[in-house]
Amino acid sequence: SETAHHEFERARWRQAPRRSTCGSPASRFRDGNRPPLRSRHIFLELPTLERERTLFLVKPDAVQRGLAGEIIKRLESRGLKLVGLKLMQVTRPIAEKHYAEHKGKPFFEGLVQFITSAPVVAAVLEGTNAIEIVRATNGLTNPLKAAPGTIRADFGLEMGRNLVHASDSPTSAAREIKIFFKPSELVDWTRDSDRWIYE
Ligand code: IDP
Ligand code: MG
Repeated sequence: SETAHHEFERARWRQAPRRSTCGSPASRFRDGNRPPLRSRHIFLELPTLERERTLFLVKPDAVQRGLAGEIIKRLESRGLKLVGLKLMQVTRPIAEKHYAEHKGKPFFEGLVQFITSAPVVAAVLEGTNAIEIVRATNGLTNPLKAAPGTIRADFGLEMGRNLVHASDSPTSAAREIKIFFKPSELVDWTRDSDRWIYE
């Protein structure tokens, strides 16, 4: 039944080990040891990958250029699930908190001016290795160095107008999601296409 299926999916999520545990040598830890046995998935040598949430921003340049839909579409098409989404004006306190790690750098003031200059579209995306996947989809910080096919290469030219933001680690993701979304703004929902995206 539908409920049983949801229960199964939830249990699967809870059981998922904390890191990728494919049977291939590449998935072993750097010291060559196998990851500790943490679930029956490892025993069966099936790949079980980590599902994560990440904060994503369509920055003011992309919103002004009418690219928000196109950009969100790329992430949705990739298989990432939206669990939070809104258009918002970033205030200076939010900007300074979000970019706290860059305080004192020469580009900090320009960055805060830029991110508060027009609305952003903020999203929380969920999926297998979402943090790395979204960073890879964005491309390198400097559009000049970003690989063709990435958002920053396909739509941008300069570092200070690089269209998108994404969390760079699980710690950043947890911190940044809290800055942009109240818990009540995040939606837990079951997506019927999941079984065609996750193995
Ligand atoms: P990221 O967005 O790829 O994580 P970060 O190093 O965290 O890159 O920098 C945050 C943002 O600050 C960048 O996306 C970019 O818009 C801006 N930025 C970073 N370095 C420079 C710079 O040297 N000049 C101008 N803007 C910069
Ligand atoms: Mg960053």
